Amino acid sequence: MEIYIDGQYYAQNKAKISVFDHGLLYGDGVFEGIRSYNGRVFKLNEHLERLYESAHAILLTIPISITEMEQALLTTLQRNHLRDAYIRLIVTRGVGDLGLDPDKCPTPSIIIIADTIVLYPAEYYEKGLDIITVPARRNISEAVNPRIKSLNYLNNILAKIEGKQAGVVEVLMLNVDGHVVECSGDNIFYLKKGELVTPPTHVGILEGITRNAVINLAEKRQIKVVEKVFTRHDLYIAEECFLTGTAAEVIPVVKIDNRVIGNGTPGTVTKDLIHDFHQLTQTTGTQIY
Ligand code: PXG
Repeated sequence: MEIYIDGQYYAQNKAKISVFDHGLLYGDGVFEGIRSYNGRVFKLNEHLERLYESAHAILLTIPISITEMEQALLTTLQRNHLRDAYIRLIVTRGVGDLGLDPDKCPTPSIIIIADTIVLYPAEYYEKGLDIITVPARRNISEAVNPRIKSLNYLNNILAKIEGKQAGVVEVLMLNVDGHVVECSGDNIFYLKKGELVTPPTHVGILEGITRNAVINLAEKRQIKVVEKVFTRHDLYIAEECFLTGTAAEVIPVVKIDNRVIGNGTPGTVTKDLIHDFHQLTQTTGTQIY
């Protein structure tokens, strides 16, 4: 595997960064998780835009242009001969001293790792997920806004640990007001009376790129999509529920906090959207070669 670090390529065992990098010391940086399918990078512009927006929000100036970043990412995929890949794009504050002050870090570091993707077991998609609500709440927007895909994922990692201890693979997170926001690494949707509902960004979510793609796919099928604030009760009485994310794609949820959703199997609208999403990933995207 060849890994891009600041304009150079390194073999995996030679790809190293400084222990004084503030990405390591403080989680000071931003990242993206991107997929390529069949030789095409899915929603590359959207991911790059979100990366630069996340960086802007934390006053981090990425030292190369968005076009140069796109080229670096495509070259990384080419050098690794990958067509179906998972790409981790990271920008750290860079090397500084042991203090918090980001002004002590003159140059942000850029890392691009292109790896193969480990897929979730097929049975999750066929049977649907069983998820629970965890006590860990999503960060409030006035702290590190969840819209920023920052390197500091401890909030979600704690939620994930709580879920794993309870024996589930994904967890539902609420904000401090008790409203449903998202899962530890996925956005959430439910279907009720023909309406597809998902939380609006202002409640404190990452505005997922898969989320936005699925909203567009649903609208193409003439399904009404509503972004509104809701509680767990709305999920308990939903007809269908699913999660969206780069890693998970579109995945059905059939049980939440032990309440069976709908008839306990993946719903028809969910299955239609999974189909449409697969088609979209196979037929669109930025060509690698
Ligand atoms: N919410 C959160 C908190 C996320 O971290 C999403 C929603 C979905 O966003 P996208 O843009 O991917 O549709 C994410 C993204 C992993 C992994 O390895 C997690 C994400 C993305 C890629 C890989 O668990 N989370």
